[in-house]
Amino acid sequence: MPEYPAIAPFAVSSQYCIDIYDGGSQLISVPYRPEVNCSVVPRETIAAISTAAGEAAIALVRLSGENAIEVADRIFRGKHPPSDLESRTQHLGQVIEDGSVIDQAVLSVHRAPQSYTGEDLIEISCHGGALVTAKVLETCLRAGARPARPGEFTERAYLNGRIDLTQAEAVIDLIRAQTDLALRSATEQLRGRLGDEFRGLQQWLIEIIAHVEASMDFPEEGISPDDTGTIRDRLISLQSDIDKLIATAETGRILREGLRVVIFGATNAGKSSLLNRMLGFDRAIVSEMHGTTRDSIEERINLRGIALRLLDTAGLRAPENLVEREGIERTQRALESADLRLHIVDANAPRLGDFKTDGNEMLILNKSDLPAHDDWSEMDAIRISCKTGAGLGELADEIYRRIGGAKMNAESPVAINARHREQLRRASEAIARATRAIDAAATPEMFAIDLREAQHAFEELLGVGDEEAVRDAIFSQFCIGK
Ligand SMILES: Nc1nc2c(ncn2[C@@H]2O[C@H](COP(=O)(O)OP(=O)(O)OP(=O)(O)O)[C@@H](O)[C@H]2O)c(=O)[nH]1
Ligand SMILES: [Mg+2]
Repeated sequence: MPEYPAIAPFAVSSQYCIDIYDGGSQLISVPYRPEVNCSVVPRETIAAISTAAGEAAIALVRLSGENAIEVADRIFRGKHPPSDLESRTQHLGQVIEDGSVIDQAVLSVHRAPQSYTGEDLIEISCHGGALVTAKVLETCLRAGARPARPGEFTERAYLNGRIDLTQAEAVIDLIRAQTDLALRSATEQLRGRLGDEFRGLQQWLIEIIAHVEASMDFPEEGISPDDTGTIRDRLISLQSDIDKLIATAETGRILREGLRVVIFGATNAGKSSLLNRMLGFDRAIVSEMHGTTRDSIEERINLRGIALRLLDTAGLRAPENLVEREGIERTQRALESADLRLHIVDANAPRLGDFKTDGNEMLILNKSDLPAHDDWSEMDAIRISCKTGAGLGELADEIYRRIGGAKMNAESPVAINARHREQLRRASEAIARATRAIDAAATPEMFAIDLREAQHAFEELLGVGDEEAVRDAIFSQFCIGK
């Protein structure tokens, strides 16, 4: 077995995990990736307020880095100094600066490598006032820490080999999750499921590359026609598995961003009334005047686990002025990028001459509490009343059916994001090129180039190799203190 660097005096490495032991008992088992630097490198101490701004009962100030415990010793007075405290214990005391008490607080010590960041980590739970929290942070900074950049705590966890890039991304998804389904997906990803899938595919590719390269290093043994056939078959099934993962990108987008559902139709049809009904509160102005809504209004709702971004739009008619013209142009743009279009009409009024509908939209006849106009009697549509609430349950059922909600809820909730899709596509295309080269009787040297390109795509996907730009793009999305 190869020699792996240990991450702690009590770490034992197996091929896939590093198990950390303390006093004979196993504490944690972290996935081991030889290509990631798993030894905790001393890094400067950072500090940040990790809870949201504003008033709350408690706020959390975090310190992490090589001098985190030293900094804590300088600012905290309790029964014992933090450096004497056992890891993962909590202690009551006071945050002090120049002899004066800033706040009473609870401090916890998490020694490397068993902490969120993998390095010495101090958490100070102080009172949640904006001023007091800012003062506790300032005290930490004066005592030797520097302010953390957005996402820097999670970045340290990644740099110290605690998590891979897909898990770091899952932390953002988890914080932003708006529905149970999105949360479930982020949790699975955080547990490493997506990373494991990527690593499984990468391992498969590496084995194929090893096979091809062996034939290049020992040409006299060569790849026999039989072998070429096997390599080709394996590449095709590898590509098909990669493509299956690529197909989850759409679900991933919906989970992360929500589905764009645009309510549109002629003026006065009841679009704003429908938005308000679906939200459960009066968000948009409703009036009997035609052309009430001028600008698009977006709100989020949770439809049985699926996040919807509902958009109420300016009613469609010949614009009466510049403002209305701009509003209608916005409606058109919203319709172009919509995942689902809800075309709502006033069924009490006659059908307009320019009315048209198609299979890409849901037709909704509103005002079913009033007598329906004959023009609509034969129309295949959902009938609702925003006034009485009739038909709204059926409308929700139909939306859920159209967006494939049941399938999304039942499926494995792991779904890739746009960054993953880009790299997987790159890998898939490179593998397709290699397969075509094999078909054209190319030499192993030629298709090995494509396979290495696929391998680079996997490296970037998982965050090994020269990926500083990728890292910056990911961690800058975090809030400070995470
Ligand atoms: N009777 C009845 N009136 C409704 C119903 N839904 C909406 N209305 C009325 O229809 C009028 C127009 O409703 P809105 O929701 O403002 O219509 P809109 O489509 O947003 O109109 P614009 O913003 O002008 O394009 C208001 O007077 C509502 O009270 C309904 O189901 N039944
Ligand atoms: Mg309106």
